[in-house]
This record gives sequence, structure tokens and C-alpha cells, in this order.
Amino acid sequence: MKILLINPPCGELTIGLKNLTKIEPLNLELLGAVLKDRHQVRLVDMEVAPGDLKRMLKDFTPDIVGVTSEAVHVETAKQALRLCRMAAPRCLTLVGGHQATVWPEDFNDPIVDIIVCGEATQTIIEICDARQYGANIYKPINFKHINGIMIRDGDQFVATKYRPLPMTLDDQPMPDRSLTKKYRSEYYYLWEKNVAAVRSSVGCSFPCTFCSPRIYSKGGFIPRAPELLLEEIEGLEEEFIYLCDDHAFHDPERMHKLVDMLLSKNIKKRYFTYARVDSIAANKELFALWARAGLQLVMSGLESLDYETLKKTGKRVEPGRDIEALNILEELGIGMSAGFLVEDNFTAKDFQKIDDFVAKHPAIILTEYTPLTPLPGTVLHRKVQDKLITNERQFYDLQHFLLPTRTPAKKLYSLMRDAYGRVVVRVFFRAGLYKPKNWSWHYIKMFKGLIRNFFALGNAHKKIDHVVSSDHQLGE
Ligand code: B12
Ligand code: SF4
Repeated sequence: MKILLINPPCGELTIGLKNLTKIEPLNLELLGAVLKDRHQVRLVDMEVAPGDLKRMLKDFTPDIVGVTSEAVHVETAKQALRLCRMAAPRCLTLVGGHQATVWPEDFNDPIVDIIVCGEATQTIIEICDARQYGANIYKPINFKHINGIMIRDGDQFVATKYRPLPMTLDDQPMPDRSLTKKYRSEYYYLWEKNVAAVRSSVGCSFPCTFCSPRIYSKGGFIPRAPELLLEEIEGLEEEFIYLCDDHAFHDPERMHKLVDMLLSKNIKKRYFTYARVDSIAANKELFALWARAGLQLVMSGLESLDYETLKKTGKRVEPGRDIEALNILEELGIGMSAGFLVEDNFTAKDFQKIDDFVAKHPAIILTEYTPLTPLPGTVLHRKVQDKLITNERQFYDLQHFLLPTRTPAKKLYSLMRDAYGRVVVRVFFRAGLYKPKNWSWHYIKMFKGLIRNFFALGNAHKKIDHVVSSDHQLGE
């Protein structure tokens, strides 16, 4: 059978990382890896090359099309499926991935045949088998034995039995990176070129109220064995590795084992990972080993400098742990990208406070500013969903204010824009700690992306107001 896997582009009005980073769609490479021996699999990365889908459909008529999803992809994912249906009217359409799992309601649309929830390397095999043996969407009964999916039945979806999450990721194959061969030179993470993504675990058990990954993993932590990770990392051509875990250091012992193996095999790579400040503070020696192995940058959500506000997020970080972590990172020569929540009553003074804090901590190379975003399915979303100003998912990018603000939104966006301007200047002064590799032509792309974000933030209040007022006119 012919199977087409699609990484959709972000919505046009989405801002943020879409303009600054492109990472391989590891999810589709994993699915491709389990299917490639029995089927013809193609992958289109529309995030990198939006026009590739139309080109592909000219000479590849798929039997099954699968699209992945984050919130910001809801509309573009459906649009991609519509294009496929026009070119291949009998194709079976699937949506899977993060958003399809945490908020499948977003895909209740006639263009979607099946919504796939959660980890899917086994589910996709079962769907393809069923389809091969004659199942189609007009006979929904034929897919009903497959757990962990929702099948369209008329104008609603019917969920099959729950498929429990796996206990480990050890049964998953190595991603088939040959599927993205054409795009690999286009992937970059900020100023890093030659980037590969590796997933060493999924999930996190902390109760942060705004966190979407913990909803996906149902508060569980699912690791992959260090031996398998070593094999994967060893086989990568790319030098810079984006560890795309939610909380890789959840189990320090596992990370210890992995770093010991990397060091003893003398594997020379550089790494980015997410890390909680308390796990850095509690595991200085482990981070020292990772620094030796090439860990260069960690992203940590510091969230708020005010302990009471931090407490409300459910993050469960004790006061002072941020400073301990920052001192350790500085000593080890690891940079931090520090995430701060922008509260709806922020003024210039609050941004100044963050700047003053950052000025005292040279390990902070980058600063990310995030309006508190009620991502669908989260505890926060449940609490405030009747106050949301829009359900338009393009804006669910952690850069838009989705709730009414006390400081006028126009002012907040311009404060964020100016704060990002200062981040850019700071990067030049602090790059010494991070030691970026050689200059590369993709810096031009990044520079353009920065400018795009800069203008987009300046206009964000107008764009969101425009969408909200058209929704009202439509009576939504
Ligand atoms: C790597 C990453 C990125 C990369 C892009 C990766 C890519 N190519 O898509 C970068 C850094 C560019 C990025 C950007 C953004 N990201 Co991001 N990102 C991640 C991260 C850390 C890992 C994703 C990943 O590769 N996982 C590994 C794969 C293997 O797992 P998976 O996708 O879940 O796939 C499995 C199943 O879900 C399923 N599956 C997946 N797709 C499909 C499709 C089909 C058809 C089927 C059947 C099954 C299936 O099969 C897979 C194997 O079992 C996640 C965190 C997370 N836990 O997901 C956040 C996350 C997905 N990102 C998020 C956000 C918000 C963003 C941004 C909007 C942030 C911003 N401020 O700009 C931007 C959007 C721009 C973009 N996508 O380009 C949120 C999304 C929340 C939501 N509800 O939508 C997450 C969950 C992080 C968070 N803290 O909330 N991101
Ligand atoms: S620590 Fe990070 S990954 Fe874990 S629940 Fe909180 S925000 Fe989510």
C-alpha cells in the first residue's frame, strides 16, 4: 500500500519558534520505520517546504494519509488532508500526535476518518493491516478491534477501547531518517545547523497546571533504554542533538548510565535538553558529566521570580533552586534558555525585574517570554475555558494572550517585543559561554525569522482582535 505521512505547517498567524527553528518530524520517521518493510512510505515536511504536498500528490496516490498535529496545526492539518482527498478520493485519512491525543475534539471534521491517540507505532501497523484486508471508512466496524483510536461514524467519532501507554519506549524502532533525507539540510535549531532530534523518554509526573505533555503521558514517565539511545546517537551524522524529552532527567540514574557510555565511547556530539532547575541543583555531578559529553544548552521554565506566583503553577520548585541551578550551569559552562511567564498585569517594571535577574546570571543566554496559555486538555484550560477570547488554534503558540488582560494587550505585546529585542543583543554578549560553532548561511534565515516575529508581536493584538470579531459576526 502507499502511505503518505505529512508534517503540516504552522498556521499563518502563529508566531514564535516556527520562525526560528526547524526540527525533523521524529514522530513520522518512527511511524515510517515500522511501515517501510511492508508498504511504500513517503514523508512530506510542509513546515520546511509547504509546496511539496501538491508536488508529491502528482505522482504518488496514497491509500492512507497520516498527518501529525500540535494545536497550531489544527487547521493546516485538515487542509492538507483535504488536498489529499481531492487527489486520492478513496484514501483513508488519519490524524495523530500531541493535539489529536490531548484534544481530539479539534479534529471532529468530515475530512478526518480516524483519530489516533497516544503512542502509535503499534496502532499504525494495525490500521494499515485492516485497510489492506479490505476495511474502509464506509465499514467502520472493520477498525473497531483496534484500540486507541476514534473512528468517524456519520458526523461523530466513536472511541474504541483505550490503549494503555507503553511502560518503556524500548519496543519502538530507530526512526527512519532516510524519509527526511531531502529536508535534512534545512533543519536547524536557532544558531545550530546539523541538528537531529532524539527522544530519550516521554512524559513527566509533575503537576504543572499549564502543562500539555503531562496530559499526553497521563502524568507518567516512559523511558527508553540507554543502550538503545547510545546506538541511535552513535549512528547519527548530525553533530547537534535536540533531546526532545519533556523531562529527560526525571530518572538521574538512567541519564548517568547514558552519559557514562557516551564518554567511554568518546562520542563527540553537542546537546540541548529541557531540564527542571531542581534536577540541575540536585545533580551537579551528573550535569558535570553531561557538560563533558557536550551538553551546551538547557531550557528551564523558571516561570516567575515571585514565589507565590510560581507556587500557583503547580511547578513544585522550592525558592532558591533557580539560583543554585544557574550557578552550577555557569560553573560547568552550560547555557540556559530561561522561560518566564508573562502575567496579564505585567508592566515595564516586571520586565525590568526579569532583566535585572538575568543580568546577575551570565548562564542565561536566552530568555523566553510566555503568556500563561490554557492549552486544551490542561488543568488550567478546564479552569478558564469559558473566559478564553478565541478558540482559533493558530494562536495557541505560547506567544499570544488568550485570556482578557489587565494591562492592555497592545502594551503587553509591545513589552514582549522589546524584551525579545534585548534578548537578541544579550546573545551577542553571552555567546562566549555557549561557544557557538561556525557561522552558517542559515543565520540569514534566522535573522529574517527574528524580524518576522518582531513585527508579528507588534501587530498581534490587531490580528487576534480581527479573528475574534469575525468569529462574533459569524455567531460563534
Ligand atoms: C521537538 C518539539 C518541537 C520542535 C518541532 C518538532 C517537529 N518537527 O514537529 C520545535 C522546537 C520546532 C517546536 C516548535 C514548537 N512547539 Co514544540 N515540541 C517539541 C517536543 C519537545 C517534542 C515533539 C516530538 O518530536 N516528540 C517525539 C515524537 C516521536 O512524539 P509524538 O509527536 O508524540 O509522536 C508519537 C505519537 O504522538 C504518534 N503520532 C504523532 N504524529 C502522528 C501522526 C499520525 C498520523 C499517527 C497515526 C500517529 C502520530 O506517534 C508517535 C510515536 O508513537 C514537544 C513535547 C512533546 N511532549 O510532544 C513540544 C510541543 C509539541 N511543542 C509545543 C509547542 C507549543 C510548540 C510551539 C508552538 C512553541 C512556540 N512558542 O513557538 C512551536 C510550534 C512550531 C513548530 N512545530 O514548528 C507544545 C504543543 C502543545 C499543544 N497542545 O499543541 C509541546 C507539547 C510542548 C509543550 N510544552 O507544551 N517544537
Ligand atoms: S515540569 Fe515541565 S514537563 Fe513536567 S509537568 Fe511541569 S511543565 Fe510539564
